Amino acid sequence: RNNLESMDWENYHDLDAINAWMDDLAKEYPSIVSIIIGGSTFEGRQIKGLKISHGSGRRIVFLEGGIHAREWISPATVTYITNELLNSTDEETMAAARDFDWYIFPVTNPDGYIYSHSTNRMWRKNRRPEHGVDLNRNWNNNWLVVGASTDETRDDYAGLGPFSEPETRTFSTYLASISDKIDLYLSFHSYGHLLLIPFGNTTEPLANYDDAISIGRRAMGALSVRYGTQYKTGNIAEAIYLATGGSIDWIKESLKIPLVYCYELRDNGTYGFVLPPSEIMPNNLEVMDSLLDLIMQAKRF
Ligand code: ING
Ligand code: ZN
Repeated sequence: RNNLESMDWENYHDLDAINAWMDDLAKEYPSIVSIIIGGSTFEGRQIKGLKISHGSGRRIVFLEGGIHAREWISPATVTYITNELLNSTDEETMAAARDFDWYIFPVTNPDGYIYSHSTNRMWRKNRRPEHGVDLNRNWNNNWLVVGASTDETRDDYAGLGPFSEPETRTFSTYLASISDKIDLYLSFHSYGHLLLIPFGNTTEPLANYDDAISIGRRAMGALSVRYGTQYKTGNIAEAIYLATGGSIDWIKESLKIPLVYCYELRDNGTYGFVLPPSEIMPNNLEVMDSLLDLIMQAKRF
């Protein structure tokens, strides 16, 4: 069965469906799409992604989805963006697809994602026995400094050391190997209607804070046009909570990527992580609006 036809955004899909769909895209568009492997997991799976490239020498936009298992809207958003970049009839979208190389990983925590489908819908971490490690507290930036736990039963358990987990260790190595070409890095979480920038350990404005905030605010203006959804833009510590060891802080500080954001997607707490499937498409459409605005600004930045 061809998974190009079985993929949709009316429902959530499991890891096998997403991976099979990516394989089919690579077959359907052999000159543009290729499968990329960003790393491997505790249980030995590959972290599978897809590259969209219309030629050599382009700068990279990098999309990271599904680092937290239960945030199902994240892979749903990232796969939708992928589909738009390949199949949209909108000229601006296709220009965005052509102007950058797109490195896209819908599910960066595949073991956890499977477990959230099979066993525990509210699972967040990876699947290291017994309790798992929070992969967004395990990156090597201010590891365990604040907003992270040494208690392995907690959802923000940071692991035994920075990059103790195969997922973060292998994925960060992969990122470092291409980092000089990345212009824009986007991480997708839920929920809360936020656009976060580094850093999580301090509310002090750091690095290119003013530019990052103003670019983000403008993009969230674009997001709000369609349905009136209001996203707040701010650094992690000021807009959500103190938290260290997250991917975007390491990517900003160690890899020096110019523009780095984390979306906290729908909703604002009514359903939380268990966002009804009927909200997938409205979420995707408004996020796509904001992404095109971000791309336009990133090109000029
Ligand atoms: N939110 C993120 C979390 O890991 C975050 C917020 C982003 C923290 C980036 C640190 C760095 O807690 C969710 N919903 O997971
Ligand atoms: Zn998350």
